[in-house]
Amino acid sequence: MVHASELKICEVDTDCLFCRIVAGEIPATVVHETDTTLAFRDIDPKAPVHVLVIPKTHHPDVVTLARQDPAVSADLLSAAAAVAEAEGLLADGFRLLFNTGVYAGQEVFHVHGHVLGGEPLGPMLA
Ligand code: D5M
Repeated sequence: MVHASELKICEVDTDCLFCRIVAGEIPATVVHETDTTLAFRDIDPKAPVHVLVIPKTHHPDVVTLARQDPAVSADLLSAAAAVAEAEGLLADGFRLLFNTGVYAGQEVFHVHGHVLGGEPLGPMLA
């Protein structure tokens, strides 16, 4: 396992909340970790299961991540799948959501996938 400090993450964005969680400077309830990804429970859950899956390296949104690092993009999807399985979401289904940009209401500009499940979620845009 590579520690965040060894990756020298976010040297250009020390104010990034999720970089600080990766670095261990801000506490989080971590449910899954790989060399390149971290998953932790959302502080304001919108469903019985609400986990955020992030790359350890800083990319502001999923478009930037996809363009800059396809390998870590794949790692992020694998991590989301592992979280969904570990949280018991595969049988009944779940939602994987990337808010991207202002119109989507993205609040934290370190790419994160929301893994939501544990109950019927209703229509997407209700
Ligand atoms: O979602 C940003 C999400 O980040 C939102 O659901 C709250 C969550 N959040 C904010 N601060 C924390 C901490 N400290 N721990 C865990 N979760 C947090 P967005 O897609 O940007 O609107």
